[in-house]
Amino acid sequence: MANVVVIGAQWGDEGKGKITDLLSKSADVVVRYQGGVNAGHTVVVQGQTFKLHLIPSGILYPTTECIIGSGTVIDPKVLLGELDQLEKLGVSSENLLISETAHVTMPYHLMIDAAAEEQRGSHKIGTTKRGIGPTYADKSERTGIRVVDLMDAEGLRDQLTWTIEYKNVILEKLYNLPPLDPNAVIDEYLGYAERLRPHVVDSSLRISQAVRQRRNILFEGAQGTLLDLDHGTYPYVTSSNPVSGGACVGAGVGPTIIDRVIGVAKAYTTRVGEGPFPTELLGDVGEALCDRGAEFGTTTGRKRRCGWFDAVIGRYAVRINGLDCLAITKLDVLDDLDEIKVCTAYEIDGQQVRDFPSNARVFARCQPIYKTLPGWKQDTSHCRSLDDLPRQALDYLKFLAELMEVPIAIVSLGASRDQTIIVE
Ligand code: 2SA
Ligand code: MG
Repeated sequence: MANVVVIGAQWGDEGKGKITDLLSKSADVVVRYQGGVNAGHTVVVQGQTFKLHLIPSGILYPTTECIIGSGTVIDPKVLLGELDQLEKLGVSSENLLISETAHVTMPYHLMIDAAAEEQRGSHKIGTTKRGIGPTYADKSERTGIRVVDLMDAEGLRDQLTWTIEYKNVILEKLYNLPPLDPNAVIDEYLGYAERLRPHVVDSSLRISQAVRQRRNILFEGAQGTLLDLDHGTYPYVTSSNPVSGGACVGAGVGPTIIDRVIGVAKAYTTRVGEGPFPTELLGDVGEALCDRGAEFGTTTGRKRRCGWFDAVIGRYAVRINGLDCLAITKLDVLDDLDEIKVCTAYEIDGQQVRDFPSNARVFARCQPIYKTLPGWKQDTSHCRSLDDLPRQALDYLKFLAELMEVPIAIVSLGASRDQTIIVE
């Protein structure tokens, strides 16, 4: 197992939750390194469904240490709700550790996220309205509140009184919203702080100790490559770095300790939120994928846009993340289709392009060039080895691996842990 980074190779919701859950079995430590409660991981274990936003799914294994790293942003209210959910289902959260240097989402972040989206009108990003962008903006602007700040009542009172005065000007003058009462916010957050305190640690130190002890570490990315702030389809991106490089910054480790990078991709493509999506299917086939794949956001319940597999994006994800291999998920969702298309390249202004264009305006004009493959028209959800798969399904997977020039190591055919093929 060694030290592995798992990332989303598309626009998020690739099924990373299930893959990290599988890999967590051999991990001693699982680290979330970016994002916040915009993420949604659904894990099904023995018929019980867990919906997690911030807590790594590794928490479902009794001895796995789970760390919410420095590069994340934490909404304490939502986090405590997750802890309550776990407790109710009989899962201990004793092994959950929270970084002192992670940033905290405050009520004004939620208000500004929603108001800014409204203000943008037809230029909206389609955010989850969980305050993610404004929390990271404050981090960059150096007005953020960190977990460690919550732990010091005196300091927090001083810092938040000033910050809320400043934010109130923005809320009132810019967005015509009612001002916040600093004391009410401070008291609310000090209450959260008490419940979080036993979990708060110097996370990069803990991780470095695990490295020294040669414990297996799994770095779990949230969202996906095309939502990366630097390398995604800007401005239709999230405000953090879901790519594998983000693991080093967000966890506080050097790149030399990473042994392997696994990319997770759906056997088709989905996107939630605004922004260009060349292989999007607006008709019946898109609807069928959405239905069969239950493509609704785990966090917001929004319907996800669906389309064919895009190998240009896949190759881009291989490059940006330095992928060693791929996990292909939800292959079974394609079971009923007569034929399946794969985008192998784009056409732009009469030219054929194989590489993802970094210019967003160019990307928005790309037309997919498809190769059509025959469907298999059989139920694959029970398959447990490559030999069990219909020939057409195997050909489909081979074609994807050829296009992306990396091997497929895992195939997933359903939400349960056992609906998985591990390629030897
Ligand atoms: P934000 O809220 O600032 O991060 O939104 C910016 C863009 O990032 C997209 N985004 C996501 N895309 C897919 N899945 C995400 N997680 C949830 C899920 C989303 C949901 O598991 O389905 O429930 O709606 C996620 N989080 C952020 C977002 O759609 C914007 O395009
Ligand atoms: Mg998700």
